[in-house]
Amino acid sequence: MEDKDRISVDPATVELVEKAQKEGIKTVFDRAYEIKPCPIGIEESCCKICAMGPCRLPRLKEKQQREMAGVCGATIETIVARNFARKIAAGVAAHSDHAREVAETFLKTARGEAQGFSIKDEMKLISVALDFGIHVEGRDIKDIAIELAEKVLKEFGKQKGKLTYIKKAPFKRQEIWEKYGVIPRGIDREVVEIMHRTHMGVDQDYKHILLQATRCALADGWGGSMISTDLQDIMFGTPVPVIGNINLGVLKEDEVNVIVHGHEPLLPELLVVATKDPELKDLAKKVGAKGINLAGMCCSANEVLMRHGIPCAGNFLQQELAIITGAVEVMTVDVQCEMQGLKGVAECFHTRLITTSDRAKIEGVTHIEFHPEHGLDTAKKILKLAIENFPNRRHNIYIPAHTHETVVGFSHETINYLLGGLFRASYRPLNDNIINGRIRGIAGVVGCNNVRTTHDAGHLTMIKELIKHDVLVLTTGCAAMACGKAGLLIPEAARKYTGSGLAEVCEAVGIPPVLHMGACVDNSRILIAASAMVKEGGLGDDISDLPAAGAAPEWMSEKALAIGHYFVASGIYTVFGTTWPALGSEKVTEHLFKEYEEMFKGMWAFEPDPIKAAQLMVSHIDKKRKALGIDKARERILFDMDMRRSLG
Ligand code: SF4
Ligand code: MSK
Repeated sequence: MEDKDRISVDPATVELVEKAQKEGIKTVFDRAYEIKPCPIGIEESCCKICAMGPCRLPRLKEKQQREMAGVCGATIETIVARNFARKIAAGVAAHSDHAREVAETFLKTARGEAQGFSIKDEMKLISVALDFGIHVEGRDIKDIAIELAEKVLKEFGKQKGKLTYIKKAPFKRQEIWEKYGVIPRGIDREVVEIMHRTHMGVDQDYKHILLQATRCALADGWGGSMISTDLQDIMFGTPVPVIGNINLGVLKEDEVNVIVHGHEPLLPELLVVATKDPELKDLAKKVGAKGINLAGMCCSANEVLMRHGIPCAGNFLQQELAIITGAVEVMTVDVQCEMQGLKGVAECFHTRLITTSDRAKIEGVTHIEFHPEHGLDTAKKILKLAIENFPNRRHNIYIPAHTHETVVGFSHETINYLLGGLFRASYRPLNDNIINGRIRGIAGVVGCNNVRTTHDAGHLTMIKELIKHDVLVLTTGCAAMACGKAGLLIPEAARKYTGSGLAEVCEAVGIPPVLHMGACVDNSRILIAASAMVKEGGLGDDISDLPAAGAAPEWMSEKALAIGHYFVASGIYTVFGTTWPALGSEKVTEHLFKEYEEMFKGMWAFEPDPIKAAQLMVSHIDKKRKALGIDKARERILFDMDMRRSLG
């Protein structure tokens, strides 16, 4: 095993990796040490889409490279672009299938067929219904919800036209998309078309393949992910600031610990309800536990943390470690980012691992399928199982004493309200503070952990560098959890870590310098916030004019690539760390790094060093400030009548 400083910057993680190693239990950290990435695969220069291959085209000197081709004659550009596009298709499919599940549950909720679910945010329902052109006046909430659900479900299978949410983007952005023919028609159609066009012998022009990847990625950001966020808010409540605790120390030795891991917040919402059931509470006492402690992991954690303040046990690389504490009775997993290694770790303890989605099973693992028709019963059944498992603890319990308080739940609606107040909710104060230079710009830092880099280090180093330079950070996913554990998600962090301008704004409004906006699908909230800033005025007329940048310093999943690509296609300069999934082709990289800036005014960049990456983002922000003519700090001047008259 490698040097422990290389494992993580989070002490809870290091302590539990050491415990696992002492006990001879393998985790992702050991497996990563044993398995080194394939040098050709990491460059994406291997094609295995037909049985004449796999064809490997490693990077060679330029001339040799030009002469090399796959058995069918495919160039390295075609191979790399196809791999890139297929990854995006998988990422979009994941977010969008999540959205489909939510939309189907939403329809059942509206019809009164989903046990335990209701419409919690009627104001948001009306606003989204209006986006979908639904007549709302004088109508019953239930009818509006049914019509909305039916219209939303059609977005997946639409064959022609445009996704409805496209019109929420600034007009100039829509014109750019129109110009390059990348406005998504239907969500499923764009995924299928990538799979067709990257089949053997179809689309063999890398720029053309990447345009379809762009259309598909937009179907995620302005489609699937946005649908998930909006419908979840309507059913479970739009997040407002809430206090919660984060890190493995939230597990309790004397309580029944249940961890919800995955992405879809449907079952987790009902587990929150079920933990309050008096019968289950009594049952827990009968087996000698003081209560039931529900905690989250990965994006499921973000969902229940920001809506209910349910504690968050940790992010992606901590999932196996939660079980290593010996204190977890049940871990439920639904879809996405759940390591198969959980099974082997759970078998070393009394922990029951339970798969809950009809789309995801793990061989040899208990499967209790969630269906909204009897969702609450399922949640109670799982909790009962956990309680009955409490007396089976057979290991010494070791819960690291590390947790941190966080303030989370900064939805677009909340930011609007916090800045402008209930009656004149607006982004005006934010735009003004960017114009006067107190806030230099905005950065969306999102995405996963990747065991090939030091856990959480990339996120924290980059984000501290950004806020030090007065850049307000918006965060989601595992990046958000890294920030929470390190104390960046509390208002006090402003004084400690930020430049004087950003600190002044944060203290005046009472917000942290890093705003937790939710789970991975909630990156759509960042798109809406950026569009709202454009609409507010004074910062150009497109997202690409904003002094803003995006990053995923520790990315690993295909979903992260889809997010990065829709950020870029929406006009945001986006820097990825760890690895760049087009290393094998300079031409493809050049196209995405440079030509995309001319086309979409947003572009990709790759920089594994988080400080250098943050500096690239700050330089981009400064470039945009200069273009807007706000590069010199200036105060807003209140004009008196004489000054106004002199304006003529
Ligand atoms: Fe090789 Fe072409 Fe088949 Fe790909 S499609 S595996 S490059 S022969
Ligand atoms: S959970 S996609 S590791 S952010 Fe959304 Fe974390 Fe990345 Fe999964």
